[in-house]
Amino acid sequence: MRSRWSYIAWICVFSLGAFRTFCVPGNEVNLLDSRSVIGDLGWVAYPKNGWEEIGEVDENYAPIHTYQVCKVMEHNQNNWLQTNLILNQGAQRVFVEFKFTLRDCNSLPGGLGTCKETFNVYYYETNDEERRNIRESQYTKIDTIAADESFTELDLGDRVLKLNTEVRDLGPLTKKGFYLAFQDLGACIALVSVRVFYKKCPFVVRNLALFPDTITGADSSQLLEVSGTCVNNSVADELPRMHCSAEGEWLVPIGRCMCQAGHEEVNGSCQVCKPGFYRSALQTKSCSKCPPRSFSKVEASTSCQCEQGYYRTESDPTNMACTKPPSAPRNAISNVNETSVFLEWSAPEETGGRKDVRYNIVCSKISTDSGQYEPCGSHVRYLPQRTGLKNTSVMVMDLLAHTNYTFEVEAVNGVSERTAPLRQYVSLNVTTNQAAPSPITVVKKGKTAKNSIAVSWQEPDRPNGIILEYEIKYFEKDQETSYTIIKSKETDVLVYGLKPSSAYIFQIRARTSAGYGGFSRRFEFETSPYSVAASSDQGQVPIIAVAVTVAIILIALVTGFLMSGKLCCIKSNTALLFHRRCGYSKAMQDPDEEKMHFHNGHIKFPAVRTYIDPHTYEDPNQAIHEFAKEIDVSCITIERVIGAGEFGEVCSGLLRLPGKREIPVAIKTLKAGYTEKQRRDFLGEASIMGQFEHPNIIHLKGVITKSKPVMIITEYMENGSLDSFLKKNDGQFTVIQLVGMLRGIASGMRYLSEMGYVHRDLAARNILVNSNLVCKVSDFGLSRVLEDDPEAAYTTRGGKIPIRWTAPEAIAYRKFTSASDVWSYGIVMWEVMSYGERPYWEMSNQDVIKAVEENYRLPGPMDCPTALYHLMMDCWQKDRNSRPKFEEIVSLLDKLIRNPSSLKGLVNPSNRVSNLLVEHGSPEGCVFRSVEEWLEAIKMGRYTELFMESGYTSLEVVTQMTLEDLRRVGVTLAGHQKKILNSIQEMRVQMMNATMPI
Ligand code: ACK
Repeated sequence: MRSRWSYIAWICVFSLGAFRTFCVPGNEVNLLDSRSVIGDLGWVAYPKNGWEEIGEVDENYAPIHTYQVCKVMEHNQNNWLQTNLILNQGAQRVFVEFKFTLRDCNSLPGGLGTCKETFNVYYYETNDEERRNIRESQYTKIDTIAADESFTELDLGDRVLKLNTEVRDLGPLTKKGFYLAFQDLGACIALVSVRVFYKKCPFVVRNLALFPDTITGADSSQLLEVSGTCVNNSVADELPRMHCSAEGEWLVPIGRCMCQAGHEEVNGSCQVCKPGFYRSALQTKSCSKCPPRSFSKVEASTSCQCEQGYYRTESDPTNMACTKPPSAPRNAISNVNETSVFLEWSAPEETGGRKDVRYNIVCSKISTDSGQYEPCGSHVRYLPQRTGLKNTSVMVMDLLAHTNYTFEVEAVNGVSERTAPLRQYVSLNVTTNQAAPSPITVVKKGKTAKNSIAVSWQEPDRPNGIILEYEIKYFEKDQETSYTIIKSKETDVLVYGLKPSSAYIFQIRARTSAGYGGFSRRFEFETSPYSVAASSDQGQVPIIAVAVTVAIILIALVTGFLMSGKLCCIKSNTALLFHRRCGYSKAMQDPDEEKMHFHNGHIKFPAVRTYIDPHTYEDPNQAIHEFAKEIDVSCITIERVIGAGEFGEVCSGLLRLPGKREIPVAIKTLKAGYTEKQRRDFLGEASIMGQFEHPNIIHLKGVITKSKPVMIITEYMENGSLDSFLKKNDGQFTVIQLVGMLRGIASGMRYLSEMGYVHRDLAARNILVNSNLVCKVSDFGLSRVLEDDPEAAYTTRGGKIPIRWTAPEAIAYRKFTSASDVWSYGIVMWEVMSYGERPYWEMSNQDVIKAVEENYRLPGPMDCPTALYHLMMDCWQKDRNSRPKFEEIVSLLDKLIRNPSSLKGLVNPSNRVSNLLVEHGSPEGCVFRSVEEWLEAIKMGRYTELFMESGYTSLEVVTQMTLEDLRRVGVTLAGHQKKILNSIQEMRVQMMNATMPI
């Protein structure tokens, strides 16, 4: 804190006439100073022989007005000295300072009896400036003054006079002026000077407020409250105040003024902000430089203007840089699951300098009436919501089946509306899959006989697509463990081979290409009793007899053809039925055989649409024209060559069909000079591709066979083949994006396997990627696996096979099935998760075959979620029946996408050495053969079910588990976690010992 006195400066007055300088403190104002009076003081003494003025001069010959009196030897002294009238000048309280010397009475030998050592000081107030005659009794006494120091003759001899200074105050004064009077009663005094002054609090600027010169109050303890005025360009809510003390000091400041916006405080004044600077709020002290992307051109700016194309919201602070709308979201992908679509995208490259980027979804669909795009309507649900999304994904539900939708994912921030209607969005075209049909609600019993019941039903309320067939499940009441299934394309069926007088339970469900709907509720119907020869049945007998005969012959044929006896699941004496034990293992059935069974075993009930091998056509041209549209060459514009295929160049170009808009396409050409076989093989791919219609299968637009060169036109995939796309974008995608791609491939493969088509060359190089990161399976050559693929190598049996991608049974004895495609899919997963790494690196094909044969498998790629690696390992089960089906792969991947935290656990890097293969299945030397056995052995059998439910079904998978995984499975007790982890660690060591360096 500053000293109170710091407010009191000293003011020096230079007296011109006398060449003397008198300094007084800055808070004192002299009303009289005898030393500074140059001429006659004009004071009056009475009696006249009392006080007398001594005409002394100082060193500059200026008079010193000293009055003295020394009548110590005489009795009854009463000598008065009266000053001139002293005007108050408004002061109510004044101070009198006098300097004097006084003779010590003891030093006067003769006058001890009458000598005094004090004198009295009086004053008299008046408004009358002329009046001088004042009676003694009219004076008011101020004080009797004694000397602190008196002097003796000795002192006089030494010429050292001891000067006393005394100050007294008087007040409150109420009149214009006053006289002072000094009364001597017989002392020896010399009055050297008299100074009369009042005190003021001097002008000061405090806290940007001006406080004027203020005369102190009348009372010695009085504090005068004084209001200040704000300096130029400053303001205050309430005027600041200070208190002026009787001593002339400013005390207790209250409040302050602040520089107005556009100004800053510099040395107690407010100065303007220069161009390029601004000051907006009173809270900030000084002018600030304009924030990025803004400017101020004039002085005293209170804010800075944004540069063109940049903006601020009303709530943005003025010190924030100006911002702009974000760029469009990137890498948008969609995952269609029946009538739901999961959309995911990456944040925009340019956030516009703001943190409030949000996303809105605009959904439109092609109207069935007008063919135009129209808003999707309010029935569509968005999770978590449609607008203002903070995260980069959304689930859109309740869409219509089989409908083309466009989703625009728009990025907005706080300033987007400034540039409206310009929008920054990425759009995705999505075709919903079918929703499975709704359950059948109406089932009726028709004619009944002792061994048969006719059952009919109505189409489900919501078929959600074309119904391919119905599945009729029935069993004898209370015998549910043994049931029979019939497939029918019609909405009625005659079920026979039943027991008389028995109740049967029927449940029916419909299937579309989206899969099965739910079963209807149970309907109970009874057969007729033995005794009753149901006349109504008789008309059926010949038909049934014929059907039974045909069926028996077929069964015999099929059974003989397969020689495997796998159709032993066909129960009873009717070939129209097949039978499954409840809880049957799908893995026990070969998918091919199941399909054959459907295709060939049921003439009366033909099954699902299947892929037809173009080879089965005698005339290959017939196949091509059945499955591929002929396009007129004038509709095609070739733009550039994008690659080389086996039969000729691959180009990009444009297709404009009459009445349709132009679309980009890929064009495969057949080079000149081809043989007839080459032409057949080339067009064979189109005959196959033309049979498929699925969002994850490359779509055939048509063929040009009537002119040369012969061409195959397909949809254009902007990002080319998946392997090179991943290599180019190493590490650029989120795990969810990668899983989204894998999900798409699995969905395409599920479709192919349902169609009965085995791809044989599934690899990342044969997957194409479009601009929305949608992956589509391509490359459907007939002899392609043998000829086209540069990865294909001759096997000992003479076939040409892409060894690294192919299942061991397909390499060994050409057993190509959907299960071998699943193996290849596992390799594709590995390629995707390692961003296009070459499977088995530079190992030779022979070493790969040997290693796989010896049960070694690829290790988990870097940063690969454990759940995905488990799935890869499952795809690489030696026993092809133990591999998951594409259907199961799709639903597992959907689950992972819906629950992204399940992808958090990564393949343990400490267990992972990138160029070491890992032994599959039970680790070598491990005494346990199953998870159950192992858990039992370590007395943790209670967790078996939890392990199974969570997908930890093999020891191989268990050895990858972390503490986090254990918690997720449901092992919460710390002791149990420790026990299980210790045992896992032991197994890992055994496994590591069994790993094989390449
Ligand atoms: O990796 P890429 O760029 O993608 O190089 C090959 C090349 O042609 C030879 O096959 C590209 N390609 C093939 N089909 C298509 C298509 N439908 N859209 C875009 N590129 C394609 C492939």
